[in-house]
Amino acid sequence: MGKGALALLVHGGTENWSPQRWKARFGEVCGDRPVVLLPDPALDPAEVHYAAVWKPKPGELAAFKNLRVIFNLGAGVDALMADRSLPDVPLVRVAVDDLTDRMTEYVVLHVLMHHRQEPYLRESQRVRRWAPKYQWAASALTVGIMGLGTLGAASAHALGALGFRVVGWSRSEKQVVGIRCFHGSDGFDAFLRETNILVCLLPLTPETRHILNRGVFTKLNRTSPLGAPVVINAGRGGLQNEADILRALDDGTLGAASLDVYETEPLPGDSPFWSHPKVVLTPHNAADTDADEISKYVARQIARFEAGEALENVVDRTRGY
Ligand code: NDP
Ligand code: OXD
Repeated sequence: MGKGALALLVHGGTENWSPQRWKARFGEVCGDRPVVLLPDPALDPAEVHYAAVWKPKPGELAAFKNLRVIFNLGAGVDALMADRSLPDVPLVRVAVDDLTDRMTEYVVLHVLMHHRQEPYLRESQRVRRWAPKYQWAASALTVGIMGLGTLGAASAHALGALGFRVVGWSRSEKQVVGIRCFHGSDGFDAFLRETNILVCLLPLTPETRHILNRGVFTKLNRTSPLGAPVVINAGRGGLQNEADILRALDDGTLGAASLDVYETEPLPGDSPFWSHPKVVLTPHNAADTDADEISKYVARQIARFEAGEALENVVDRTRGY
């Protein structure tokens, strides 16, 4: 082989993650670079310089001794961070407008759904009940965004533009126009005390695992017209303590939850979330990864790398995101 190969390793299980589809897209943007779908018994691992992966199993990349860069085909790298044998080369995550816009759509949709009392209205329609409830202004509610990175910051801006009061929480100190920013464990309680609708867009790391728990829910602000606060999680399932969410919904600590991610995916058929009247459930597709956009993004990054320029969106392995 001339140019080092790009190896594709995709375990998605859904139509969007069809390995053949990704191979075709990468084939279109990689020029004369060979694109190989793994596993491929005929492949000499030494020929692979780049790996583009989604949910590889621990150890699956260890054999590629000449690897130069690993590209994660999504924004969240928690599955890769769990692999102790991951080759020690730069790990690049996805940060592209296409994915960011999709997540912003999800967050705006679900914040508005709760703000505009859609579950109540849909139930009213179902039982033919004409019983309007007052629709208050967006400015009556504070949305608190956990994670002010690529996705959180974009959602915060979109919600601010709709008139919501927006507060944000991150690990390091931030200044974002129009958003009251809190950071670190010292700023967490003050952030929660302001928040009526909590949106979680954190990465899953040892520090953030089960951060959505009962202790946090009890600190949320209950003084808005919404009454009981709402939680929206589109980060990762491991961020939420699912038993705590169910208990908080049942005893009124939380008024509702929108969940896109779960500790076990696909969500088991016997999960109480499926039929819970206060849960709005989606199957981890808040922001789908688009094969066209992402293959072009990876090809651009390889071109930068080979031209001696810095790679973008490299994961800090010590922080875990
Ligand atoms: P970024 O890395 O850009 O941002 C992460 C944010 O979280 C940063 O603001 C960071 O703080 C903050 N953060 C991390 N750890 C902590 C902590 N311990 N305490 C407080 N704040 C913390 O990630 P993205 O915005 O691109 O993506 C976020 C997550 O969204 C992904 O990791 C993934 O899990 C999830 N995701 C879900 C999708 C879906 O379809 N459901 C699709 C795409 C992504 P700081 O700025 O100080 O570093
Ligand atoms: C991602 C995801 O991290 O799809 O991109 O969850």
